Amino acid sequence: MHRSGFVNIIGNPNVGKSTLMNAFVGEKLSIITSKAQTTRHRILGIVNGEDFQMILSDTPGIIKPAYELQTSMMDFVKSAFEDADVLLYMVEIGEKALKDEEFFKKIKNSKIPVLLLLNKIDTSDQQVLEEQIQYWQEQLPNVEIHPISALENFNVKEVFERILELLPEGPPYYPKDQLTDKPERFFVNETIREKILLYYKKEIPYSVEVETEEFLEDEDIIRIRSVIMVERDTQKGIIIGHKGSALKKVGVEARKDLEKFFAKQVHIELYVKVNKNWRSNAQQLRRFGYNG
Ligand SMILES: Nc1nc2c(ncn2[C@@H]2O[C@H](COP(=O)(O)OP(=O)(O)OP(=O)(O)O)[C@@H](O)[C@H]2O)c(=O)[nH]1
Ligand SMILES: [Mg+2]
Repeated sequence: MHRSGFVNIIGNPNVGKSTLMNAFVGEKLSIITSKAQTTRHRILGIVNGEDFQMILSDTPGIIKPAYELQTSMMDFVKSAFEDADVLLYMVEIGEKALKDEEFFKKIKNSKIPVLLLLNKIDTSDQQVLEEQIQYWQEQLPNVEIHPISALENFNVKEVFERILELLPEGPPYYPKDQLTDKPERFFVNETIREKILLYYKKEIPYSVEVETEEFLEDEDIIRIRSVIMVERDTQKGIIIGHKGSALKKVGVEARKDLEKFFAKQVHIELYVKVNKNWRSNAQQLRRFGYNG
C-alpha cells in the first residue's frame, strides 16, 4: 500500500511554521527569522519514502491584509485550506486564538484531520504547558493536540509518524526524487531576502522584493546576478549603506548560505533598483510569483 497527500501548515506569523517544515524535510527550504511575515509564498517540501509521499506546505502567517502583497499572501493560505488532506495548525506557547476569525472557524469546522501543534514548549514549564493544552482543548475539542519544539526537534518525529498514519492511500503526485515545487532562483531570492530581514530595520524588509536575473551554473561555480527592489528612492540608499558596506554584507552572507544549499562555489552580484509601490501593483506582483 502507498500513501500520499498534502499536509499544510498554517498559523499566526512567527510561530515556527517554516522551522517545522525544514525539520521535516531535512533541508533549509524556507527562510527563518525572528520577524513576522518572513514567509510570503506557499512553499512545498516533499518527503519521500518507499511507501509514502508527504507533500508539506509552508504558508505565510495569517494576518489582516493591508496592501495587495498581503492579500496575495492570504490567498496562498486559502489555497492551503482547499487541498489539504491533513491540516497542521501551529500555535506557540502563550498565544491566544488566530488573528483572523474566519480562518479560525474554518479550522474549527474542518472535515479533514487537524493536528494542533503547540510549538516552542522549550520556552515553557510544565504548569504553563498544561494550562495551554487545556485552553486549546476547550477552544478546539475535536482536534488532536501535540506539544512540540520545532527548533529543538522535540516530538517532531512522533508528529511525523502520526501524520503518516493519517495520509490517504494513493500514488505519488511528484517524482520521488523531487524535494520542492520551487525553482533554484526562488531559493536564491529567498536567501537574499532573509539577509535583508536580518540586517535592516523597520519597514525596509517589508518593502523589498528580490529577483534573480541570471543563474548560470558551470561545472564548479554558479554565477548569480540578482536585483533587490525597493519601493522608494530613500530605501535604495539604506540598502546600499555607507560606501556599499551594507549591501556587501548581504552578498557575503547570502553567498555562504547558497554555497551550502547548492554544494558548489557561488558568485553573487547584487544591485538595487527602485520599483515604485510594487507591493500594491497587481502586474508586478504577478511577475514576482504572487497569485495568478
Ligand atoms: N524557542 C523556540 N523558538 C522557535 C521554535 N520554532 C521556531 N522558533 C523561532 O521562532 C521564530 C520564527 O520562526 P519561523 O519558522 O520563521 O516562523 P513562521 O511561523 O514560519 O513565521 P512567518 O513566516 O513569519 O509566518 C524564529 O526566530 C525561530 O527560530 C521553537 O520550537 N522554540
Ligand atoms: Mg515562515
